[in-house]
Amino acid sequence: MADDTPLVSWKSPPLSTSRVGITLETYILEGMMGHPAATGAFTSLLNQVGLAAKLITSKVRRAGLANVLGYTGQTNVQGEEVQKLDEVANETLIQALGRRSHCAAIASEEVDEIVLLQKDPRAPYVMVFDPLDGSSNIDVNISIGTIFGILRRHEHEHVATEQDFLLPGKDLLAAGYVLYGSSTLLVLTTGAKSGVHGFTYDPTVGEFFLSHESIRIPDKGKTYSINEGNCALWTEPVRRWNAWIKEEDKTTGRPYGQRYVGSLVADAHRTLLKGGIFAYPSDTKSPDGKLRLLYEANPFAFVFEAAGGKATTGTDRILDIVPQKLHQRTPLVLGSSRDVDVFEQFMRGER
Ligand code: AFP
Repeated sequence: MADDTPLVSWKSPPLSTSRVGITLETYILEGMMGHPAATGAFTSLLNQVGLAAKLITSKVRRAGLANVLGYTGQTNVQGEEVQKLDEVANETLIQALGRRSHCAAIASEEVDEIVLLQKDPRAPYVMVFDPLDGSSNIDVNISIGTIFGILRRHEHEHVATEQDFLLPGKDLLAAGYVLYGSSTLLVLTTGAKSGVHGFTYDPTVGEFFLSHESIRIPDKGKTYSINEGNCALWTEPVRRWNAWIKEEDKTTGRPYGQRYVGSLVADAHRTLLKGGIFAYPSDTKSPDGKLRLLYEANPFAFVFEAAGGKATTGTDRILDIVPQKLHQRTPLVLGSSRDVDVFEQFMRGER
């Protein structure tokens, strides 16, 4: 009798819903396919952000050769004035975004006024960015990053104006950052529904691949991140919170460990993945806070909320603030929801 048992038993692998390994372009394209009415403009804009990230990566990776190649803001061996790396990053983004017709204008931490990219009043989006955050860390080879956010314009009678940018962070359509660390990682979200995803750059093939799918920040962490050198400048509630987080108490996991790089992108990214809290509160030197609402606080607040975390000034939700001016500063506290809740309790005098 014939034996029907196959020589090699083969079972199809379980259907995986994970998309780890797909490229950033595929991810963006799939996002567009989920919206039948999409024109492709938003997709194209996100792709240009990816392109700019690749170009900036290649420049950042050569920064160690600064004195040889000249990214120092000084004069190179040919006697030519050379650009600083943050200016290079700024221009790279402006050029990448200006090559498509969808981004009407940008506002950058590097530039006083908005930069108009399109004369056509129908251009649908504007973008905010900090082209190279943490740039004082370049010389010492510490991680730096690019932070960005995309807003939709509501008025199409005229070309873009500053007014198109003065919208609360909750109106962002997308936000994210690029961390130039031991590898380059681009973290992107279009909101809580689509989740927060990280794409690691493979320089050998020139592509970003999905490596951190659906990032969720833990409810509570074990580290706090603050420039403790400012302690004497803090308000009383911040000092009391800081003393509390360093007390010993096993039931609440204290004392927390302290971590502070001094590059927001690095400190916020670590906090997003591991949980805990990052704080740059207002103090007597910076009564309105140090960090910029449009370029730093809003994009990170959008990412943290989409990942299940919180972002506050200490008293108010960052994403609800209606900006009064482009370069407005704000106190910023980001992190695990339970850790941010405790910080706010101290600010309200409840602890
Ligand atoms: P630089 O771009 O001048 O290095 O500033 C970085 C930054 O804006 C932000 O990335 C850090 O979180 C913060 O400043 C650090 O500020 P302190 O040096 O005052 O701690």
